[in-house]
Amino acid sequence: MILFIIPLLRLLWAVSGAHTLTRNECSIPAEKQALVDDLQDAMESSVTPSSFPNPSILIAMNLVGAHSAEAQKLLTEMIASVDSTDLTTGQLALNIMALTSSCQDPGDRVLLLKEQLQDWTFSSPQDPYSVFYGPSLGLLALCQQNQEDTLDLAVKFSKMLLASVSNFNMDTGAMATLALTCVSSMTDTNNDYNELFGHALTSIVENIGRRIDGNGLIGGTYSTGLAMQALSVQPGEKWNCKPTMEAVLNEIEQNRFDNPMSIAQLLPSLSGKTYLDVPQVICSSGQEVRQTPQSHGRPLSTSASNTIEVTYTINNQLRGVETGFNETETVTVEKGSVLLAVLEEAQCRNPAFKFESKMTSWGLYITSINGIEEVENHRTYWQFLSGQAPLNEGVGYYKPYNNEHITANFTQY
Ligand code: B12
Repeated sequence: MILFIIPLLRLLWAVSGAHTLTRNECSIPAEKQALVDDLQDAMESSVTPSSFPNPSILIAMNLVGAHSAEAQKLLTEMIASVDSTDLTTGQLALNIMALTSSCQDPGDRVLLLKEQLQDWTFSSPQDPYSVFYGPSLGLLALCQQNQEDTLDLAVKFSKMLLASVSNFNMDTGAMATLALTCVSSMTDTNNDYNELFGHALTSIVENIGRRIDGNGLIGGTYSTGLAMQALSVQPGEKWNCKPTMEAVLNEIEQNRFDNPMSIAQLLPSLSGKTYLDVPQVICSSGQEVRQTPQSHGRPLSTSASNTIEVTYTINNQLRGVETGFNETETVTVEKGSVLLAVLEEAQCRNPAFKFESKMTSWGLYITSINGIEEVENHRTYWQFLSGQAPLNEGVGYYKPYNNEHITANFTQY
């Protein structure tokens, strides 16, 4: 009986549109609204003709209502002109959702995505849980396009997810929850499909629930936005969103959301929206334009003594990966500099510290140091740590403090 009732509740919940957080349940206190408006302005002002065409920003803007019609138009045009052929499943899915949220036809991209998902398989249950992040986005986008093969793909996806024995990854679990909630609403309640989806959902939501910290954050600062979306679409979920909202507002006040992508993943939850609302966005022309402030540039240092020292170690002890090394440099950079300045300074002083990077939706991602390059198929990458603790931001945003010891460690995920 219970196996029947849970899917029924989920279906009614999903089709009723009741998944949006109602404002009285979890609303932004009036005195904090300006904080959130400023955050949105900062995200929108990052959109320029030369910036990375970030579909997550467009989705967030459209879900909550853009402040700048100009930024919205520019980003829609930029996303529409991205060449789809080289995109990963996750990127393709985000582009489809972004165009849909701008009331644009995603065209051939949908077929391309379906083909990619049909070909997708995970090689072993030991694969990291994050391998499901992109396919979750893919499933969500296909479900929103009402593609007929979506259910078969969702069955394959759910079985693989349930077979996975890797450590749970919060962001991936949240995205998978959104995808499975969407596909659950595509079928009748009392069939084998819904039993399977319900089983997968229950296990993920339990994992998310275990990550709610005493302070209200869920899986850390940068996972909370997606986790809020996931929990808010679960009928009967006992999560109390008020402490989470307060914790997030506190993090915003501490300037933890300076990366436009981090804002894009948080903003929908702050406005009671989720990615499940993408197909329901109503596009109106002539949206109200709010005056956007100039981008918050970092203050320039005025005095030469206003500097910090950072010790930087690069370490490769991975067996089977060419030459091992462990080198350390102590460099001086301006106070308030981001970690990238440390990498650049070290590279100037010592050729062993030579590095390469690529631009992504989260900013600069380090692909190679001292000639050792990450290999996606081997699941190798350059991880950054402060002492023993992994950094929770990348080199373009993390600001080291005086005498900090940063390590770049070549490792596997
Ligand atoms: C999978 C994943 C990884 C994989 C990426 C490789 C792969 N092929 O899958 C690995 C494990 C290597 C990884 C590494 C890191 N990650 Co990571 N990662 C993710 C995750 C779970 C999904 C990303 C994804 O697939 N997106 C979907 C596709 C469609 O979007 P995409 O933009 O094309 O995705 C690419 C980029 O996101 C890039 N990427 C992944 N992580 C990071 C982190 C930074 C700072 C940058 C610039 C790029 C980047 O790799 C993706 C695949 O190519 C996100 C969660 C999230 N909420 O986004 C965290 C996330 C983006 N990662 C994060 C962090 C902090 C890191 C590290 C800095 C951790 C560390 N201490 O070293 C490193 C990057 C270091 C470097 N070399 O520059 C944070 C970023 C938070 C922030 N405010 O900056 C997130 C949000 C996790 C979290 N909730 O805290 N990550």
